[in-house]
Amino acid sequence: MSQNNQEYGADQIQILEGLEAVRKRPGMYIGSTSERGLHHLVYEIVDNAVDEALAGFCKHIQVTINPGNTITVVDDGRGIPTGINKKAGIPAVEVVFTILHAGGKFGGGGYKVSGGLHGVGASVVNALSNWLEVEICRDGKIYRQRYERGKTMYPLKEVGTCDPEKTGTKVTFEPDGSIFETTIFDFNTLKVRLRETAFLTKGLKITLRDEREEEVNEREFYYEGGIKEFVNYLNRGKEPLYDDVIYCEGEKDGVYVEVAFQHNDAYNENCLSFVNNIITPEGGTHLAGFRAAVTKVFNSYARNNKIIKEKDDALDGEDIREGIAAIISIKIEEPQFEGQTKQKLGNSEARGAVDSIVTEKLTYFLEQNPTVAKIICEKSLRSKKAREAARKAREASRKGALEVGSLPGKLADCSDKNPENCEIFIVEGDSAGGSAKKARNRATQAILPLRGKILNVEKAQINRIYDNAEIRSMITAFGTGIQDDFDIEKLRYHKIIIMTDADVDGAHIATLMLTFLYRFMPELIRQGYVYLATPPLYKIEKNRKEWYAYSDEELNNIMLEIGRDGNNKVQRYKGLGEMDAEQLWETTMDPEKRILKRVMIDSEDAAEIDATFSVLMGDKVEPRREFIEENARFADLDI
Ligand code: TTJ
Repeated sequence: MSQNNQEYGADQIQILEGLEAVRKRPGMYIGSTSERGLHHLVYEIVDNAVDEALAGFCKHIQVTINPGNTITVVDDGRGIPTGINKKAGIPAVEVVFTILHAGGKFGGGGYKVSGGLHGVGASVVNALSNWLEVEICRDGKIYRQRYERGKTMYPLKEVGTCDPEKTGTKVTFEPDGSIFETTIFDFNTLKVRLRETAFLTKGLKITLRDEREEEVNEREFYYEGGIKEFVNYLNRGKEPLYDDVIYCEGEKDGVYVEVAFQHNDAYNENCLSFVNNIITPEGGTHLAGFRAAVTKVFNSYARNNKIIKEKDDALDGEDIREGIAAIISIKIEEPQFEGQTKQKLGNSEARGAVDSIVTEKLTYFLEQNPTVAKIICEKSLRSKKAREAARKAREASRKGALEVGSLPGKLADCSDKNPENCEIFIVEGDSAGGSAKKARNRATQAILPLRGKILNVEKAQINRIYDNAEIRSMITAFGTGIQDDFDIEKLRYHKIIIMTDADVDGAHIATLMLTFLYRFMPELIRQGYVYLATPPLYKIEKNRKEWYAYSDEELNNIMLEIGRDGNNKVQRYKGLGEMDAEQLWETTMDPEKRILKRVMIDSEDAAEIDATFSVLMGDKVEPRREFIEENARFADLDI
């Protein structure tokens, strides 16, 4: 990353186009006008302050959600320049907020490195806000300006004095409700992202305050160890295999590289890569460089130290990365994003830079830490053996149970063969499976009953997974195969519906199934084929009429409507088995009436999703309790 040796002056900012375009096509600039787009506004403003931290001038950023869902971001940086920008003839700060694409990064030679999907500039936030106010402390003075829907309300004015030692920028804005689908901020969403930003910027303190309720909610994020602490955080529900977090840092060809990793006792790979603090869910050249270096360095170490013999095959990258948690973070002047969703880094110099820095630092680390080196090599060898056993098992069963054509005996398949019309209910327990079979529409609805709890894949090595009957029957019924063999074209049902009891056990079983799907067929979830059925919690009867309630709130509403008196009878459904076939159809299976919840993975939540499963499914009680307390969206799982 190049820091500014040059004077960063007011005229270094180039002027491109007007803000009307942003209001006309907001999606082009912030991705969408959904809840996600709304939150991007905050990230955009915060990222400007983070740039000031990266330049070495800002230590603390405060984000406040104010009553009325306005946002205030305050930093203790140098303050946005207030001098007149020569080209524009207006103060630099006004350029920042009113001219599209203004910001050092387009001028070249500036300090700014942020970029990517939403490195679009503060002017976009301004354009999409009812109003925005900026206040700057510089040279002992306080300056202020206000904009409404992007338009300047008055020339930048001095509004007071401040301690000349004190500098900083404060921005407050109110998103435009005529543009966004919602203007209500979610504390948890901001918390996750700001924690991530703090991990990626060591030594920067970020506080998030929610002042919307009487009782103020505040969280502070500060990580002296930066991405090393991020790796500890990723491994929080697991047992690390050694104490050190391995860390490599360096700069090459204009690419600043930071990598940290540690292995844990689980079996999946969890590598998160970032470019200029923005997550790259599909990886790219930086991730490829990391993987190449790790494979190469461990193989040379293992050979040089006779851990693998001359005649033995090399270790596969996959085996070395079994159970790894890694953060790859690079900073680069002009990131190029590729792929359909622009979530993959394309810069070829990043591959070489990460490869050479990791190769050099990791080689040195392994030489200095033979005990750790040995633990990792031995873990890789075990993984290699398990993988070979699994491959054999898979090949043996290719012609057998894992093949479509020999569908599982318990599956009651549907008659329609067009996957687009078909759905499969994965049902907990044989008795509920029986009712579901009676209730279903035979043409389009297939039923697969599963007995009891399925294997927790989070704690099982791959070859055991192939031995599990419940898992095998799901794999064959879906038709897609798993992992390397996975082929979405072979999917036999376009809706996979998990139907479990509406109680603690049911939630646990649903989570086990989702864990399996996420680890072995993540594309099914990513492409939106996986759903949760929602059976009712209550049945209410009065004067021979019936109502079903799917939540306590709904129960209350129904009771208010029909009146609380001795004539109504409320039944709490404990399980699917308590409903007869007709009721099950009416409440949970009939496409006309049922409620299905689609299971989704937000690609920006990548840092959380792995932990979600490992924390929920792992052995450690404390992280699980914390997780459930913190995450309202999973609170109803009540595990
Ligand atoms: C630019 O170079 C001279 C000194 O100030 C640099 C600068 O612009 N710093 C800066 C910008 N600090 N903080 C910001 C900033 C903070 C917020 C909250 C919002 C925006 C758009 C910028």
